[in-house]
Amino acid sequence: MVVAEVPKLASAAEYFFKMGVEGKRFRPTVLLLMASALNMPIPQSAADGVFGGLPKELRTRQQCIAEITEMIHVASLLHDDVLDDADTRRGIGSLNSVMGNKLSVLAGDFLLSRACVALASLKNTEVVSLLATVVEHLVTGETMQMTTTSEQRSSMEYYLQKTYYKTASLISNSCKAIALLAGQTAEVSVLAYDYGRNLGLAYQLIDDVLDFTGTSASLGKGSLSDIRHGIVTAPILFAMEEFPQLHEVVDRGFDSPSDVDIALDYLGKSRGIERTRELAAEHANRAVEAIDALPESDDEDVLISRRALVDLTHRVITRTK
Ligand code: GRG
Repeated sequence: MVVAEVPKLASAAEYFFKMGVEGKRFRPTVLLLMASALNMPIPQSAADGVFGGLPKELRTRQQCIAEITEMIHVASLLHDDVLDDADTRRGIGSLNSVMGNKLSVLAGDFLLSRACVALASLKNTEVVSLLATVVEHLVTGETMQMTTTSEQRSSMEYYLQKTYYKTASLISNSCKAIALLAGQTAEVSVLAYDYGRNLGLAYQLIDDVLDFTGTSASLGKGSLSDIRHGIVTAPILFAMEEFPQLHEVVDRGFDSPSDVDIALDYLGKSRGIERTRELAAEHANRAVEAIDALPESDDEDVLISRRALVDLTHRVITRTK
């Protein structure tokens, strides 16, 4: 699906699908587990009018959602690296730094268009609509991040909304798409969505902690890339509640390295990192509750997949990279 006709575009679009630089493939892993976790009989009323093919065909269609989701994800990374003028991604040179901005943007567009073609082939308008909305959310979240007013930069509500758009919308709506393709009820689709939403939020909250702490627990050991780019995340927002003096520093936009040091100092004295981890754990628990609320099943594969989805929530909040 990612192979283009023109050689330059082909090598650009395939860049992050090559062995060793394919990333964690977190989203397709979650989606295929969700497909197995929901592999149970569906009530006849919900089955009416939806895909009624063989289980194998359903699995293939759900795999297609996992592929589309990863393609949308990689497209967004390519565009993001152009916007951020990034040098590296997944431990190698970012595509913009290797092949230039123009080819990166075009490769992102190409991946998005191939994802659209694959989506259309599933012939399910509700699923098309869900994933089109996800792309809108990615663009909205990115725009929210780069156009903040001083008031928005200090707002937890704004931060969480942006985080949903940039990170959680893709995985939550794709989880819902997996349930819809299986012909599951609205209730089950909402539980799949809730799992993805809360997992995605927990994932990003921990990402925001790791940007400060890196692999060690001490501050300043992360890449500090967010704060250096003037992006205010949950740890600083919580620290601001304890130390309102931080408002002034945040307002100045972290243009000077000394402001970054002052913010780190306050952050170290505050419970900012701890409270962000606690919030991530709350979302992880809500994700577990969504799995626990799924209709009962005694199918061993279904139960193993549900346990794996629960296990992933623990991994997300305990990860160190
Ligand atoms: C072209 C769809 C499209 C969008 C354009 C640039 C943009 C609008 C949106 C940016 C969205 C973005 C980069 C969100 C960050 C998401 C995120 C958590 C990335 C890191 O994901 P990981 O850790 O990375 O899963 P790997 O490398 O493992 O895949």
